[in-house]
Order: sequence, then C-alpha cells, then structure tokens
Amino acid sequence: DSTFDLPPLSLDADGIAHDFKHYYVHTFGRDRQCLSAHYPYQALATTVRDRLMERWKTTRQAYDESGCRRAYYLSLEFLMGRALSNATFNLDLDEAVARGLRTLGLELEEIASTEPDPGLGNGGLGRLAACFLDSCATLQLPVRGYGLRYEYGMFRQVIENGAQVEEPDHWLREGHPWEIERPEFTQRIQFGGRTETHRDQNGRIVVRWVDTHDVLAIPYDVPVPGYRNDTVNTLRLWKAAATDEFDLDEFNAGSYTESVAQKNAAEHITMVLYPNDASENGKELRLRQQYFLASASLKDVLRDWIRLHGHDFSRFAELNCFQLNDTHPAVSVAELMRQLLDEHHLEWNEAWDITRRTLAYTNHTLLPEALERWPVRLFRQLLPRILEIIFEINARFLDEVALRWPGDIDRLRRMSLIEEGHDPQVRMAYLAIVGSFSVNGVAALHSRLLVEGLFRDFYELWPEKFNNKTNGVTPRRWLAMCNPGLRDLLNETIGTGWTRHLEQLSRLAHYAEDSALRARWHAIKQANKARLAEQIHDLCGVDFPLEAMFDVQVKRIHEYKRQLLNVLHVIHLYNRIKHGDTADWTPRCILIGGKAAPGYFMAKLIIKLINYVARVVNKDPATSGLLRMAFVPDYRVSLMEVIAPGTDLSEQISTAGKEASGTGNMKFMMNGAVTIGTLDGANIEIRDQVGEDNFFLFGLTAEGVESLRGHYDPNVIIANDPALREVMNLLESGYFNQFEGGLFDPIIHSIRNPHDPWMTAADFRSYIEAQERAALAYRDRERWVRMSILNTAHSGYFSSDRTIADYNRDIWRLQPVAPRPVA
Ligand code: DL6
Repeated sequence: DSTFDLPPLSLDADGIAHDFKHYYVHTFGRDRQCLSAHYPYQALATTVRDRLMERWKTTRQAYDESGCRRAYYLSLEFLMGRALSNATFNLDLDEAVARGLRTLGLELEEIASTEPDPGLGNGGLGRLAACFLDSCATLQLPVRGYGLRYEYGMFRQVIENGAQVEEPDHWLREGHPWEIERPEFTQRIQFGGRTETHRDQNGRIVVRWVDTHDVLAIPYDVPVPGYRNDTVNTLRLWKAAATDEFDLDEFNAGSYTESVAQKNAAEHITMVLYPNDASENGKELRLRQQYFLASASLKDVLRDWIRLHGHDFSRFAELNCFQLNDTHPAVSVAELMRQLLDEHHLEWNEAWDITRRTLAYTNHTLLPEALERWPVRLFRQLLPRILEIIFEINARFLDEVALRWPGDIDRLRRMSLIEEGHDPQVRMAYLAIVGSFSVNGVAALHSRLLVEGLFRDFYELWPEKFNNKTNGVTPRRWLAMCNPGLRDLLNETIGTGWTRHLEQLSRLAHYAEDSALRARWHAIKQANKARLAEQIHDLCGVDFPLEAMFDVQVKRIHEYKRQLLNVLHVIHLYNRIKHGDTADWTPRCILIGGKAAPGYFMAKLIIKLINYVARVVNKDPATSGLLRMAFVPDYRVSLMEVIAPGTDLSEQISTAGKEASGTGNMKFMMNGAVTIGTLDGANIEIRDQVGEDNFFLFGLTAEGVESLRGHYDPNVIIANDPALREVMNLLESGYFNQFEGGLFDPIIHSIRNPHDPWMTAADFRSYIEAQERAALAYRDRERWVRMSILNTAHSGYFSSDRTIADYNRDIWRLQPVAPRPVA
C-alpha cells in the first residue's frame, strides 16, 4: 500500500537548511532574535530524525516481510550517549549538515554540544548495551532493544569541598526529539493480588491471577541507525502510567486525592534509574522495575507473534531469542512461562521447552554481593503468580539434579533457586541459568572463573550451556566520531574499510616504523590532549601542560577498581619531588573521574581523598612542571569522547579476578593509549593482542590473589617497603587533611586490614615499578609513539561488531536483512 509513501528527503545542504528553517520558524516559532541554544538543536534534531524515519519504516517492513528470526536485548540500562552527532555520522550527513547550517550562520559542532547526554545507565553494562545496538544495526541484524524510560537518569555529580554531591538529572525536561510515543502498543502489567485455581470445561487446571493492581506500560521508540546502510533498528523504552479505571474507582468513592496518589505510585516505577553499579539493595521498587520491563517486553513480542503467526506457538522458539543483560531481567524466565501458560494456555512442558530454547543470559560480574537475590516474601506480596511458577520450576529442576546426583543433599541445597534461611531468597542468577540455553561471561578470564567458581555446579550439569563472549565497543562512536584527527589519518593511510571491519587496523602495524607517520600521529595526539586540557581547565581549574604524560583512570568509583592504588602512586611521586628525587623525571598529569553510588561510603571517601591530594599537589610550587592531578566531575559518555583521544596512559588496575571485562580499556586502546594494568578482565586479551612489550603489566594474578587470602599481611608489606611506608606516613600524619583530623582513617584501616579483599598494599611495589617503566618509555618519544600506533593497530578484536558476530554465530543465529534502499 503506497497511500502514505512520500518522496525521499533531500540529503544535500540546501535541503537540510530548508527543513531546518521550516522547523525553527514554523514548528518551534523562533527567529534570529531567539537566544536559546535549545531551539536550533530541536530544529536540527527534527530535520535529521525525518531522514531516519523513512529508513526506520523500510527496515520494519523488511523484517516483517522476510519472516526472519529475531532477537531482543532486554536490559534495565541503555547508556546511549548523544544522538544527534551519531545520527548525522551514521547517515553520512556531517558535511551536508555543516554546510547547510553555515549558510544560516550556525555551527554543527556547537549545536550538537548542547544536547544533554541521556544517562539511562550506570556504566559499563549500560554502555555495552548501547554499543551492541549500534553493531546490530550496522550488521543489519533484526535485533530490538527493550528498556525503561526513566524520568530521571544517572544523577549529575557535583564536587563540593572535594566531596560528591548528587543532583537529579531530569533529562526529559526540554523534551527528547529522538523518541516516538507508541500508545497503540500499550501493555497492561499486573502486580499484587492473589491467585485462584479452577478447572476449565476440559477438566484442565487453570490458574488466574486476580485482584491485581495494574499499571500501564507505554512504549517510546528510539531509532538506532546502522552505519551508512539504510537500516534503522529500534530501542523500545517503557514508561509506567496509571490505568484509567484505577482513577475512576477511587474517584467514584469520593477520594480524589487518594486517586491521584495511586496514580503517582504507578508512575513511580519508571521514575528513576537506581544508581548502583555493582550492588543490589533489595528495594521493592527495583523488583517492580524488573518485572515491569520483563512483562511488557514479552507481551509485546507475543502480541507481534500473534499478529504475524496466529496462536500457534510451535515455531516460536525457532524464530525468537531473548538476551538477558545480567540478572536484572531474569524474572523473564518465570514471566514467559506465565504468559504461555495462563494467557496462551500452553501445557507446562510445551511452555518450558519454548522458554528454555528462547532465553539466553549474560553475566557481568564476579562480585558475590552483586549477584541478585530477592526475598521470597517480597515476591509473594508483589508477584504471587510468578512465585508459584518459580517454585514449580525449582521443584522440577531439583528432581533433575537428584536424578543426576542421587543422595547429594548438599548439592541440592547449593543449587536450589531458593536460598533457605530465616528470610528465604530467590537466586536470580540461578533462575536465569536454569531457564536459558546459553550462559556467557564477558571476557575469557571472567567466563573461566564463572564455571570454576560461582556457577561450578551448573557447569557440571550442563557444560554445553556455558560460553564466553568477550566485550567490544563500537568503533564508530569510540574512534571515528570522537577522534576526527586520527580518523582522517587512518582513512588516508589504510583506507576507509576499518569503520566496518576494524580488524583492518592491523594494516597500520608496519607504519609504526614510518617516522613521518609517527610525527603525524604524535601531532594528532597532542591536538587531542590540547582539547582535553582545555576541558580540564574549564571543569577543574587545573592546567595540564601538553608535554606531560596524560595518565587517566575514568570509571565508576569502586574499591575493587582501586582508584586508591592510583592515589598512593601520586602520593609516592609527590613524596619523591619533596625529597628532590627528580632526576630524569617524566612530567605527569593524573586525571581521575567517576561516580560513586550515593550510599557507598568508602567510594565517596576515596573521591574526597583524590580531591584533597590533588589540592595539595597542585598548590605546592615544588610540583610545578612535574606533577598535576585533577578529578573531573560528572564523568559520562560525552566526556569520555574527549578524554579517550587525549590519553597517553590508560589505568586498568583492578584486583585480578574482580573486573568482569572492562570496556573503557578498549576505548583507550583504540585511541592509541598504552595500558598499565593487571591480568584482569579483558586486559588479558588486550595484552595478548598488542604484545607484552606494548603493555605495562603488574600485580598478582587472580590465582595469586586467592592463594594469598588468609595469610595476607599488609602491615609487613608496608614495614618492608620504604616507599609505601613513606606514603602511609604522609597519609597517617594527616598531611592531606590538615583541619579534618582522622578524615581518611577508614581508608588507612582498609589498606592495613589483613582482610582487605582488594589487596592494595600487595600490588603497590609492582605497580610503582610498572609506572617507572611507563615513565621511562614516555621519555623516548619515538618509542612511545610506536607503542601508541601498535595499540590502535591491534585493537580490531575489540570492536563490538566482532562481539555481536560472535553472539550471532553461537547464540542468536540470525540472518542479516537489508531494507530496500531509500534513494
Ligand atoms: O560487561 C560490561 C561491564 C564490564 O565491562 C565490567 O567489567 C562489569 O563490571 C560490568 N558489570 C556490571 C554489573 N554490575 N552488576 N551486577 O555493571 O559490566
């Protein structure tokens, strides 16, 4: 049907300028006198979005017409970053837009920089989801993201007197031009109530979930453009809204205010993103969010299935696959069962067969405290029908375990989906494993440690389920867009194919020996450092001299990531300066950034320590030209786009065996930073790719960390290491907290504690030695630039295109579908 077909929109500068003016003047009612930067952004976003719209439609049509198998990425977090520059870049519109705007006296970069970062994620896990969507669209895979449309995203971090202060991020306040509300696909989600059992006319037992308090899930679709290929995939975000009857009932009962309060309670579900990166706090609202996402998304897919295939589910598992991003959406296992059993009247065995053949689970953490568990009593109150189904899954599962290991009661207790105790808990990771056909970790070491440790029993039962998918990042945002200087040099040197086939970067390797190229490489890095230094000056009031090594650690603040070890090194350098030990000194600028979970006391104290040490170091005239330190506030996607290209040394210094993968490490490597790191997460694979000569390795291995536990004695280490002793003396003397005695005592105690799980003191000596090797290498510019080139050259493996190709080959098994090109 061509009733609503329109001719393709112009992609040239004139056409874009024309549409821009139309929106600016007619739609937003602004003129030259308008001073707000917001309206040029809105007008431009709408102009570019129109060009996505036509491709979005043809992509949907192509998927529907091909009847292809599809995958769905279920995630409580999508940290998408700015959309405008991504859309213009992926549509290859940068030049036309820039020229069109210039005819109106406007600058693209300036307008693009006014876009607020949509911060619907905490860190690595949410940003990974965004990179994956970019790669799926680029590879033309029929994959849809499902998430929540939080009213308030990740908090804004402000630093006051060295301390983190959280401010709300009402990112939707000025409207979000990249979403399309789709009320026609609204779903109804049940909470609370009770279950009733009946027999139907065929004598079959039917369970009904009744007296529930329902909430509406309204979808908002966000376009996800592929890289210059006419594909536009969808990220569908759900917003919670009150049902009408709810209001009406209360209203009729004469309680207007109660009705409004109820409405608020319903809408609270998608009010705010939980700002906890690696710990769960068991809040009821969080479980509501998880169920809300699972239920709405599964209903949406089943509705679509019925639209295309009717009520026959026999091919459902063949044509659909759900990837669970961590345990957060793991309740999907029971919810898919519930919908198939109660709403579509399948038998248990048939429903279970479908569930187990369609769900796949990715684990993102080895920290036991981050493994989600929910109290059975909370489930009983909030999701009584789901709890019944979990109990039934568990009973059948434990029968299987008992059959395999007769009489092994301890194993049954260990593997049960329910952890017994005074307050029994549902183990969400186990639910995800039992209900999935695939379980993967996110880096080789992480996947190995999972099957040797946390999931060992399950691996013994189902070894074939477990696999590794090493993370990756999109080279479009994280190299081509954020580093235009390097992009142009790469295009000129090795051709343009690398943006789609990042392994082609390896062609660069032999240019490391080309001195002319090295000179250009260095000049680009220096220009990127200048751009970063300008930001640091504006945000922190600290001047970073460009000849210094830019040594950067940006990521969430967590004890296992050991920002503290970094600070100890800075104190050590400062101490050396104070002692005049500065022969052959390499000037250094240390940049640290990241948010702490609002309730994480130690992480917040570490932020304070960083800021207090920075203040002393930067103020002391002795450090001039030798050492600078800054904490950059409100670390987020758009800041990383400036930080990664301007970094020389990338700090990846977690306690071995604790960082599942890391993805910042990959962004730095792509942009030619050299890593100083432990054998943890994907660092191991980074080192394998780039070679040991181009990586500064230090620290215990994961096995070393475990075998030291129980006889670790940091106080002996401190006593025997003069450098560490002096660092501890400075800290303990209150040198950095002159008028706040005892402020950093908890940190000092943690370092000296024999039970310190992060073993900071154990790795100190090896860390400062690796830092000295890095400093020495940096002083030899030609050597350093060679290392930098080789890091970029060997980063091809860390493209999320490779990761997604791996997911697709082993788990999703989708065929690419190309839409009809829009002329
Ligand atoms: O897989 C993405 C990212 C990894 O790179 C990080 O190493 C890992 O810490 C992070 N995991 C989480 C999970 N937190 N919980 N639960 O954010 O995932």
